[in-house]
Formats: sequence, C-alpha cells, structure tokens
Amino acid sequence: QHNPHFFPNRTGIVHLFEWKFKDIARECETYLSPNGFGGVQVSPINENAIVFKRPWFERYQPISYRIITRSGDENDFRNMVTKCNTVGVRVYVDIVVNHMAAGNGQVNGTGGGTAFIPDKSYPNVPYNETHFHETCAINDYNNAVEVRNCELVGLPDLDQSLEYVRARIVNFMNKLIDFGVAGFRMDAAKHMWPNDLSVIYNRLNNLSNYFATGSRPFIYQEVIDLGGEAVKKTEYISLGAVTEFKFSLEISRAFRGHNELKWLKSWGVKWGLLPSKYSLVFVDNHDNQRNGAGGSEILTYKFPKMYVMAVAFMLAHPYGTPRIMSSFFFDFIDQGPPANVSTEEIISPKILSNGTCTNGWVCEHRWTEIVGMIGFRNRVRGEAIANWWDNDNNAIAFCRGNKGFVVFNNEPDDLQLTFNTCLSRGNYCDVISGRKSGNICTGQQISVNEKGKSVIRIKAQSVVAVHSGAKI
Ligand code: QV4
Ligand code: CA
Repeated sequence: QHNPHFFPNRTGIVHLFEWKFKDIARECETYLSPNGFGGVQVSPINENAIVFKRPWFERYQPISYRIITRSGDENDFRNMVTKCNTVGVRVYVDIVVNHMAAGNGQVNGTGGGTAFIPDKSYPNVPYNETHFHETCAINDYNNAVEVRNCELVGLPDLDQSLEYVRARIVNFMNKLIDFGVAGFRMDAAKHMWPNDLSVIYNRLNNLSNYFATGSRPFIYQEVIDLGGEAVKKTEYISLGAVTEFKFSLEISRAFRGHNELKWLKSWGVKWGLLPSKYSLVFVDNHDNQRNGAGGSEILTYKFPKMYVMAVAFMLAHPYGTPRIMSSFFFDFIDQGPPANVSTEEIISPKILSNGTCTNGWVCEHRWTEIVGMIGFRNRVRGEAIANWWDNDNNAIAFCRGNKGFVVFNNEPDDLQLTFNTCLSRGNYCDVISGRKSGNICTGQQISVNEKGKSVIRIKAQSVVAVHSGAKI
C-alpha cells in the first residue's frame, strides 16, 4: 500500500483543494495529463455539515458517506475518475473517518441529510451514540489514549474497534476503489489506532481494472509528527505512507534563509525524515499554509520566490512522493473557496490565455517553474544525485545522472559561475524561466560545451534547471 500507481513517466500528486469534480476532470484532460502529472488529491467527497459562511473546514465534518458536496455528486465523481484514469492521471480521495460533524443541535448536510449532535445521531450512515467513544477532549498530546479516543476540536469520535463502524468505513472506501480511485489520504490517522486501521486497510478491495491485477490502494496517512508527542509517525509506516510534516518545516526553514542550503547535501533520512518510500512530501498543505504544524515558517504561494525554490528543490531531489498544493487565495484562515454569494456554489477557476488561473484560484501547479520541474522529475527518474556543489552558504547545485542539472541561488546577489552540468554538449532550455517551444526557449537558454561545462547566471533567490528533455 506504498505504491502510488502512477502511470510510467508521471509523478506528483496535485491537491486541487476544494475544486469541483467537473473542473478536475477537465484539468486532468487539458493540463495534468499533457504535462506529466501523476495524480490528483480531491477534498473530502462525502456529505458534510453546512457551516455558517461556508469555511473550507466544513468538508472535515462528515454527515454521511453519500457522495455529495459542493464539489459535486456521485455521478460527477464517477465521471471524473473515469476521465482522469483514461488520460493517465490517478485520483486519491481524502477520507475523514476519525470523527463526524460537531455542533450544538441539529446540523444540516450538503446532501439534504441531517444529524442531531447532542445524541450523536447521523441517520444517513446510520451512526448513533453507541458507535462513538465517550465524550472527552484531546488536551494532552503526550497521552496516546487521549489522542486516539477523545475528541479532536470537539468532533464526535468514532470507535473504529467496533465491527459495525469498520464495515461502514470499508464499504465506503471499497465503493470508491470500484469506481477507479488509486488510493486515499487518511485524515487524522494519528487519532486512530494503527491496529484498527490495519484491519480496515486489509479489508479493502484490490484496485479496479484501470490498474495491474492485484494492485493494492495507495494509502497516505496524515500523522503530524514534529517530535515530542506520544504518537510517532513510525507506528504507521508498515500500513502505508505518512505525510512527512518535518519535510515541510525543514525545507521551508532552509529556503526562508533560516538554515543554509549547503546542509541540504544530506537531505533525507539523515534529517530525521522517514525512509523515502514511506514519505509523502510537500512544501505546504491546506492546514499549514494557514497555521499550525510549523506555523509561520511554512512557505506558501504568498512568498512566491522562496516558495518556487522550495518546490523546485522538492521536485529536483529524488526523496519521497511529492504533492503539490493548489490553493485558492485567502486573506483569513477560515475563508472558504471562491463562491457565488447568493447560491454559495463554488466558482470554477478560469484559465487565462497564458495558462494561469483567475477567479480567486492560485493554481500553483500551473506556475511555469512548478510544471517545468514536474517535467524535470519525470525526465531524471532513477538517476542519482551527482556532482553536488555549494558555495558553503546559500547557493547549491547538483546533477541527476547525466540527464538533469539544477542550481539554486538563495543569496542576496546574482550568481555567475561555470558549472559542470553532467549533460552532453548542446543548447538547453531552462525550465524555470520558460520552456522549450518547438526549437526555441521561451526563457533562458543554457549552452553546454563538449566537457559538460556551462556558464550560468542565476538571479538572486531563483533557480535554473535544465534536462535532456528540454534540449534544442
Ligand atoms: C470549536 C472549538 C473547540 C470545541 C468545539 C465544540 O474550537 O474547542 O471543542 O468547537 O464544538 C472546526 C473549527 C473549530 C471547531 C470545530 C468543531 O475550526 O474551532 O471547534 O470545527 O466545530 C479542519 C480544521 C479545523 C476544523 C475541522 C473541522 O483545521 O479547524 O475545526 O476541520 O471542521 C491536529 C490533528 C490533525 C488535523 C490538525 C488540524 O492531529 O489531524 O490538527 N488535521 C486534519 C485536517 C484538517 C481537519 C482535521 C484533521 C479534522 O487536515 O484540515 O481540521 O478533520 O494536528
Ligand atoms: Ca479517534
């Protein structure tokens, strides 16, 4: 359950946060597939509580396991999964089964269902109070029993040791597998017992006929472990991959200038990160781009220069399975996705002629630098890091075999040097400042001589990346 099942020569999971299924289907066909992305993570797809002012976080408050949210209904979801698989892009679903919706009295759901919270009654599953742990709050993260059996921010806590609860979860997940999903993000995995998760995962079907016979779902579990708590990320790695929040924090610290880039020479397990195959990596996610888990250190779209460098490093380096955050613009933490003020329907991203998004959507995955590095990662797959260079401070460079070369300059001044690129003689397009278009570069062109050497100028706080797929 550690294999993401990407199609050959594809990589990266894009989290299309709060996107509608119809828009995701179109994005698979028109952008993600042609540009080599591996898959998409969708926001929770099951019926959720309608919360006043429609904050994004209402999607983490389940009312039932019927597929109906502001992203679309079951039919839209199925169509999307079929379309994305057909063009070689996998779908991963965010699964929220640690808890159900909170509230004071009756709560209404996005599919017309209701729940009565004081009785822990969710008739459209159905769950009643016998399916939950006793009410208690999580206050002490040094107490694993409390973390697993009490309530995360007051959300009624399901008891996954019960056969009835396990069966509801397994049936929901198996339905999605049969629709053709490739796997799952397990929300709040820290708050569930590894043994219960193990039973649930083992009862999941093999993947559908879009996959090799006998394929198991890819599972990546949300366990925030920055050290110092009772629950450890290593408790979950035999079950599936784990979201590596230490990666997010350390990479953000480095490219913010709070830790010299030269130290990245030993990036990986030596930094206390999980072994690569267990590690789902990202610069920011939908939580820590707002607050929490690393807080103010985390780089996001709001710091574009440093963010691009960090994402480029993540994609240039072979460690982990990378996930790209694709956000909507926000001014305050709870702000929901762009929506029509009267109908509250989510507004689709509009794509401009230069390929970027508008209508309130950031679409980091469409930034030239980020999509360019997806192409780089696909091209250098399987090639080791070679010829590490650094200036003993905040400029670093390395090759990936003889297929790719990348240099990062996080110094206050531009840098110009002769580098050994490991590449064969010829002209290459920098995939950060532009791309290869026919026989020209829309950005910087890099000439490599017969010795593999090239004089390269890298602006302050930027990256230059070339690979054999962008040779002209
Ligand atoms: C409020 C009070 C509580 C009180 C409760 C009583 O704050 O003290 O007990 O009312 O009813 C929202 C509100 C929160 C509110 C809660 C219940 O923000 O103030 O509690 O609803 O009404 C997201 C948001 C949460 C949000 C939640 C449910 O981040 O703010 O809570 O959705 O809508 C830890 C965990 C980790 C978790 C992370 C945020 O280990 O697992 O916190 N991350 C995942 C998701 C995250 C999501 C959840 C888990 C919950 O990535 O997005 O929380 O599904 O680190
Ligand atoms: Ca729990």
